[in-house]
Amino acid sequence: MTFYKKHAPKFRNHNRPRPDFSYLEGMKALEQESCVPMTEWAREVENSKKFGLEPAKSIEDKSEISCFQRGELPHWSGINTMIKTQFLEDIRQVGKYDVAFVGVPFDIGTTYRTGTRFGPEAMRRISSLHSPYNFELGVDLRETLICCDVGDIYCPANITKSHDQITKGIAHIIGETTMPMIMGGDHSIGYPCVRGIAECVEGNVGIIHLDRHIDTQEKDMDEIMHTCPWFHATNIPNCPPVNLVQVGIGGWQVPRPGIQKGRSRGSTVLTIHDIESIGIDKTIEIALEVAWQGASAVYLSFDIDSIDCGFVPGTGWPESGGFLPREALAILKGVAQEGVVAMEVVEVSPPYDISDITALLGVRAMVDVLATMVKHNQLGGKLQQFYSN
Ligand SMILES: [Mn+2]
Repeated sequence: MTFYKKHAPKFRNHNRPRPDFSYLEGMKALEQESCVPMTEWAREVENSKKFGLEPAKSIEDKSEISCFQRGELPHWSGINTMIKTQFLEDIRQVGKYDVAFVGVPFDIGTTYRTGTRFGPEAMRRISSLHSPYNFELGVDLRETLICCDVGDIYCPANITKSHDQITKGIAHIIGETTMPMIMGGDHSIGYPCVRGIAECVEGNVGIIHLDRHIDTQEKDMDEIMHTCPWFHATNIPNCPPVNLVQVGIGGWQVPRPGIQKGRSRGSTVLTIHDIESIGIDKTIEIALEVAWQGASAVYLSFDIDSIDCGFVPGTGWPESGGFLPREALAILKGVAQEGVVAMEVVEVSPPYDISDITALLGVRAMVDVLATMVKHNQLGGKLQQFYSN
């Protein structure tokens, strides 16, 4: 103790009572966990043993593991659907689920680097390191939602044909009252996704769009590329441009033809500097106000390149000066509190990624939005119905 007595700061009263830390989010989250059931976890363990056989006799503790892996654990192995949810072979059954993860491996709408056709595969792979529980939100997706991964929409090498496939696929999922969580793919898919949703929504659809790029030009090199989704989406009669709010736009990759369309059609644009000066809460308020005005559903589009390129090397059009990851996650969670009809994560390009960090952030955005919606009673309810059938 000699060393300690000589060097410890004398001004600390080591005998003072421990302060009350119960106001901290971390301490509240520790308490909150006790209210979250583990029913579905128990069911998963039971099913693992049923479908994957009891473990080998030599294993002493047989409480948790099976012989063949059939559930979440181990995180490093298994067949990776999105967050290891069940794969739905028969898409006609999708209406039984609250949420359907769906891949859109399409990247011929890119104007620079390709590779986003591998986005769904990479997000599924790295999603295996997530548990279904979020500490701060106190939500366990396994206990509250019935999710499935419906695999990928078949996208041939033709923009128009693929866009038609995407519209049909997304309209099918939403038409069966299931929320699509869409894994792109380049940003051109925003148009056919919204088109599929608009078909199924009575009333108008608003769009909240996080991006560095404005994506509102009519054509790019004479085609509907990933620079064009919102021009075409907001031509849909029940998807007016005044309900389009674009957050994080700026820099040297905002094509002037897109700006001209945005200006003439009355959509709302916020730069990163706007967000810094008005703050996250005000940004969320503006996004919700614009997107929901007279609308009956809101679509959430998250371009991974809205994040500063230092955090997301695996993208087709990297741009400096974007969001910090936690800023974007805060905005996504803020707008998800009021519910979104569907969400897309686009522009994850694994060939340029490092240690899957870009794909990981894409996964994080999706599960944060789902958990926020659960927490605010905007999603869920099919779980009991699913097991009673
Ligand atoms: Mn972009």
